[in-house]
Amino acid sequence: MRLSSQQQEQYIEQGYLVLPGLIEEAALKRYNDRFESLVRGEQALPPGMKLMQDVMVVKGAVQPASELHAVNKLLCFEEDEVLFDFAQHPGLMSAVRSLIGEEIYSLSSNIFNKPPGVDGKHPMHQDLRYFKIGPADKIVGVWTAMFPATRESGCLAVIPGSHTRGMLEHESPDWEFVNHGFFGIEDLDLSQRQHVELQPGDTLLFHPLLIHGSGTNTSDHFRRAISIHCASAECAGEGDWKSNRFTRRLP
Ligand SMILES: O=C(O)CCC(=O)C(=O)O
Repeated sequence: MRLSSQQQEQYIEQGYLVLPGLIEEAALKRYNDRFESLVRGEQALPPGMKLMQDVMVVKGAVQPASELHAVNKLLCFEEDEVLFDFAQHPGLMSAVRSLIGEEIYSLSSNIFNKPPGVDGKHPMHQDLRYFKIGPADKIVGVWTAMFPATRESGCLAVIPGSHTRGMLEHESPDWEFVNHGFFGIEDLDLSQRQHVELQPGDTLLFHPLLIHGSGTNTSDHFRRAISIHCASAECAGEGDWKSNRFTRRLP
C-alpha cells in the first residue's frame, strides 16, 4: 500500500501517521499464538530472542497471574519465522518504503506486552536515542496493535510535530518502578499530547524523533503490540551497521 501524498505530508508535518486495519486478523492471530507459546515455554526461544519481565514482577511487588502477566516485552524476533513475517508484510513494507525509500533494513523488533495489574508505563522519549545511525528522516518506527490500545489500556501518546525539535536530553525517570532501558525526557510540556487509540491491526508509523510514551494499563485485559524499526540503506553511522547481528535487509 503506497502512501498518498497527503499521508506522506501528514507524516512529515506531524511525525506520525495511523493506517487503520492494515494487518489482517489471521496474521495477528498467528503472531499472538506464537508470542503466547514462546512465553509459556512451549518452544525454545530462537537465537538472539529475549523475554523481559516487568520490573514489578522482578522486584516481587506483584504476583503475576500467569506467565503472560509477567512479561513486559519480547525482543529480537529476527530469527523467528512466524513473528518476522510481520517485517515482510507487503502492505506495511510498501507504506514504509513510501517514507524512506526502496532499499530498507530492519533495525529492531519487539512485542510490547502491557499486562493488567502492573504499572507498565513508558516515559515520553525519542527512539533515536537507541540508534546510532542517521539521518533520522530515513528511519521509521512501526507499531501495530494486537489488542485494543485505548487510554484505559495504556495506548501510545505522542506530541505531534515534536520530531522537529532535534534530539533532547533523556534521563532515567524517578519513578518507583522503571522497566529496564526506559529513559524519558524531563519537564515536558504535555499540553499538546495526543493519545493514539488503536484497534487490532491498526498501525502507527512514526519518526524516530517523535516524542512518545504510554500509560499504565488500568483495564482488565492485555494491551499488546508488535513493532519494528526500519532504516534506509542510505543511513550511515558508527561502523558497519548493516552487519549488526539483529539487522536484516528486507525483501
Ligand atoms: O508499547 C509501548 O508502550 C511503548 C513503545 C515505544 O515506546 C516504542 O515503540 O518506542
